Amino acid sequence: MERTFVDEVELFLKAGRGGDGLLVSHRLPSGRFLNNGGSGGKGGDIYICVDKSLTDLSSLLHRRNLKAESGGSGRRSNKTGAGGKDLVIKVPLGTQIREKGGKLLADLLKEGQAFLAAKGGRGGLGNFRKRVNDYLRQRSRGEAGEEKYLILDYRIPAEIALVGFTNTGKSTFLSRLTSLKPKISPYPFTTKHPLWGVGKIGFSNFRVLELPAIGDNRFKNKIEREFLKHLERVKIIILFQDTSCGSLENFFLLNKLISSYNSRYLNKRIIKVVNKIDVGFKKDKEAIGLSLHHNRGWERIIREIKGVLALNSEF
Ligand SMILES: Nc1nc2c(ncn2[C@@H]2O[C@H](COP(=O)(O)OP(=O)(O)O)[C@@H](O)[C@H]2O)c(=O)[nH]1
Ligand SMILES: [Mg+2]
Repeated sequence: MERTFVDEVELFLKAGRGGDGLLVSHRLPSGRFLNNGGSGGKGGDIYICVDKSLTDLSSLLHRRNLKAESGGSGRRSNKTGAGGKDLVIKVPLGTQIREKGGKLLADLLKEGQAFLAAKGGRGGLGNFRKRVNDYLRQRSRGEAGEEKYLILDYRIPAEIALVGFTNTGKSTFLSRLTSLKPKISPYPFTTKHPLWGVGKIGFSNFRVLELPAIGDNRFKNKIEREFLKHLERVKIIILFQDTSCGSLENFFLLNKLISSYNSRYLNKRIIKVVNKIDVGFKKDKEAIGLSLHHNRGWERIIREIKGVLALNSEF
């Protein structure tokens, strides 16, 4: 069965509680008091860190309540309790962290980047600090760890997106431009969730994203619309149709769908492509005619990509 693609999760985080300070009051034969209760250890913090091997948030689907370890209580002889272990939550590159109300707290776009999401509580003070013969019921409890409701919102960090009708060659294009080997088939709706791979032109790397087919009247449902959020970061949108599709209206329909989600996305560079000119005719003058099977039109698209991404290296 195909794995589900998860691009948004809500988490409840609870950082570790600080350990309590210890109260030790021991009367020595000399009559003096020995007060040597140690302080509690610090509660564990919760970090959210980028792991570049991840491609969605599904690892968190069944772990929505996450806690870090509490600190240990203080010990005798002035010994501080053990610190609680930090908890590290791993997320893919491109994850945004929001408060439940919507405020953006962090946008994780660097490999290895870490965000301190919930701070562990401080340990309580033990009574060793108190002077001899001071009142000895003096120690403090550990502080509670921070509690946070957060939303993790994964937005694929790609420069190029392939968007269009089903069966028009998007996956074939993706496999040509990147090292990814997506499923390619003559059947509609083979690609079920967004896929991306890393492409290379000269010495420059960039990411290319394929969105599951949208735009068919039959398929204007909610799920496809939700995937449009992954256009947020791209610089180039390549709109796909093939020679079996109608003509201008199809691109119009795609534009409309995208702008109904977010009209700003149409300010990005949009390249219209009609694929499969080996078996039909391109009916739209503005579009680039392409045949992935016969390698026609390819150079022109690469030139466009190089121009927009300012890649000047030779292909
Ligand atoms: N004739 C022809 N068929 C192509 C061309 N490019 C892709 N196809 C075929 O079109 C079908 C759908 O391709 P796919 O990449 O899965 O389309 P997607 O649904 O848009 O991802 C596959 O059978 C491909 O082999 C092309 O340039 N010419
Ligand atoms: Mg596909």
